[in-house]
Amino acid sequence: MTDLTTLEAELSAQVAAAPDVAALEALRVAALGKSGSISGLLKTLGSMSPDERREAGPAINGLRDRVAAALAERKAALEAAELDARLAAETLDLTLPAPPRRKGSVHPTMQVMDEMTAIFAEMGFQVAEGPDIETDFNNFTALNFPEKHPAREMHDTFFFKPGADGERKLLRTHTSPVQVRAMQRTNEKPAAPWIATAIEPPIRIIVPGRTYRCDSDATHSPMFHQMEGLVIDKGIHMGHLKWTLETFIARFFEVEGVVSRFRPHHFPFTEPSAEMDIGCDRSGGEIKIGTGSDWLEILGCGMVHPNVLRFCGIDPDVYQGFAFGLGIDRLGMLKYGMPDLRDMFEGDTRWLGHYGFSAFAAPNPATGLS
Ligand code: 2U9
Repeated sequence: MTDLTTLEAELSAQVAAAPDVAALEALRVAALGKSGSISGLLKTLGSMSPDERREAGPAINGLRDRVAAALAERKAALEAAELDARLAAETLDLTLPAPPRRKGSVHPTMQVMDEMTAIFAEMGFQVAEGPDIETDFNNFTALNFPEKHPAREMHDTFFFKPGADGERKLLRTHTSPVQVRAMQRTNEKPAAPWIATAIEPPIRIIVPGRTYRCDSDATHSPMFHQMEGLVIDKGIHMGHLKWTLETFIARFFEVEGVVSRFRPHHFPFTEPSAEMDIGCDRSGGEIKIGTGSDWLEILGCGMVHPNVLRFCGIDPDVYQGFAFGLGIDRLGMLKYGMPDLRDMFEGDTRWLGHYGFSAFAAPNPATGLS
């Protein structure tokens, strides 16, 4: 019995002195674990006579219960103390400045697309859109591309495997199929005599969107953005085309009196076709629009080819039209001084942080476009 009293006194002192939960657990294992001191005593009960067991049993069991209770009590106290210490150490300093939040920005291509759209919208153009995956007919045939035209080659255009019907779809190489679709809608039969067809000339649309070609270097990317425009009405001529494009350029670059020249060119879908150059000055190392005696090629354009009108169900003897097309990314590079087209599509947030626009302070026709 004296041994039990000594053991209890020792264990109580050790429990009271245990500095942390880990030390307390070691004490519990040493006393109550499989080979612990109290477990050892409990095992001796089996070899005792009934009289001895009657006396020693309650004493050893009592010791076990009191030690277990002391361990539990000390554990609760240590855990509470540890929590208090953590709470004291981990207090939040609400006076510290918050880490800066990274702001998103408007990609230059989208900014330029918005600027162009706003200018053409002011001139009465509507925005038309269409699918990126197109039929060979809408992308080439309706646009008067000859059967053996190089643009129809595998290495120039991304083609899909032919479908069950043998039709070979492709990623559109220009946004022109959208204009084809728009013109074809002029032939839609109204569901009832009092319902108008979806689109009727005059057609005045601009078509911004992604286009694809097998091309990749500092000035060409397999995916790039184009904006094309189409005007169809009676009596449309090159004068309308020239005024529209000069007015657009003057608004876009915010210069007065743009000098332009139209160099003869060839596109299958327009006749006559031209490339529009605008006057610029390159003497200072960078390109200045609106002054100087140099020329800068800016876009392609022309009068819609009669074959294209016919393919789209419009009578060329009644209606005429002009069309134009230009690269949005290239125009952005020119206006905002970005040297490499590939950077535009890398998704590098440092580049975007530098060249991107604040969504709340982006240039617009009301506040100025440059
Ligand atoms: C229809 C009829 C005519 C669209 C046109 C261009 C001239 C042109 C390219 C220049 C460089 C685009 O960015 S680029 O690759 N485009 O020069 N595009 S006329 O003419 C059309 C379109 C649709 C039905």
